[in-house]
Amino acid sequence: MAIANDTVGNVTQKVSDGQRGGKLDATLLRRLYAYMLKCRVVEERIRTLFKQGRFKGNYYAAVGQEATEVGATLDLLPEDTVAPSHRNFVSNIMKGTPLPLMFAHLYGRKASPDQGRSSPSHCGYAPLNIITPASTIAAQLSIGTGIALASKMQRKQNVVVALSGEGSTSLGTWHESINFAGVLKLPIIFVVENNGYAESLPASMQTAVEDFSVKAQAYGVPGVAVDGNDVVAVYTAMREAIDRARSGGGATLLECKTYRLYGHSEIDAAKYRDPAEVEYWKARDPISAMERYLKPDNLWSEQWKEELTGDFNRELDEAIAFAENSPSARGDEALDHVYSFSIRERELERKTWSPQFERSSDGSHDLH
Ligand SMILES: Cc1ncc(C[n+]2csc(CCOP(=O)(O)OP(=O)(O)O)c2C)c(N)n1
Ligand SMILES: [Mg+2]
Repeated sequence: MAIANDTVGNVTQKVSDGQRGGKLDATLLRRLYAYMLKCRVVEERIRTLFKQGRFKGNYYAAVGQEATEVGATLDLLPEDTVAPSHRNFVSNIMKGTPLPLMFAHLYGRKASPDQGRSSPSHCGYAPLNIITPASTIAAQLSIGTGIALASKMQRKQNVVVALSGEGSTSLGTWHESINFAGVLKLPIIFVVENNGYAESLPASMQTAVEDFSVKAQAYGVPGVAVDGNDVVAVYTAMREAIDRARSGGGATLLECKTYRLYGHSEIDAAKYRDPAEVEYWKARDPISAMERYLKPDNLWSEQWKEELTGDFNRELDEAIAFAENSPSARGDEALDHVYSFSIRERELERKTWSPQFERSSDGSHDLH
């Protein structure tokens, strides 16, 4: 059986030793673990809420990809930008978006950061510089590149982390963004979360090369491929890339080879995958791998995990109660802050127009 993404060698059972600089500090290792667990607990709860019909739309869980989600964003400052895709709802956890606002977003409530305008997974948060994801995949990369250009022009030291899936690498915008960032040495890290599939399309049909990271060569930026289920490896590679970006050294392309444990979305049973492949990757669950790594140094215990899970669940209960008890976004306000006032008026007029009516010169409606 061909296993999607099994191209990182035999790195599976142990989280890497952070080869590029020795073992990481114990507090940092425990933070990496705790954030991964929080992302998992939050997304599993969201999946349950979806199945219960408690919010509408759809959801794209990154369950199984937590090492990449956490390792790629832990070191960001509030002023740094994250340009997320549909699968990066948990970037909000990493950046610190209040959980009640994230759930208000999920539920399409007026209290959401964009007042309920975007679909459930597409949660941005301007105060912490998280771009609201677009439905058009890879669109966030050109926006992120523009923000990196602004940062450089304003002589700021802020960086941008632009996240995308491997499927997004087939879009022109992906290449244009990296090329532009390469030419102008922009402070941006392009993280490709190679989870083996774009909806049902395997990565092998997305490209004829083994590693997406080699594409960086064409644009004159460093390209690195890491085991995306190894949070220490992702974090270590990312730290180097962030340092380079902050100190004026320009962009990096980081490919994280990982796997989504569920379907593309909550309405995809993922029957196109061999069950043995899923089992193979379940055995490489990034959270269990980190537990095995921490335990021999007494940095992890079942009890600590239970305490953390209890705390996260309490926080979740409050956030969900807030969302469920807060008013829905209003349809007639959907265009506010989207277009200029005059365009909004025109749109409303267009929507209420019907073929039986025609506006006469005095502005009144005549019936034909
Ligand atoms: C330009 C564009 N083409 C197609 C789609 C439909 N679509 C949404 S997500 C997705 C798969 C994206 O795959 P990948 O980039 O690997 O991200 P993943 O879902 O695996 O995280 C597709 C094809 C879209 N939203 N935008
Ligand atoms: Mg993918």
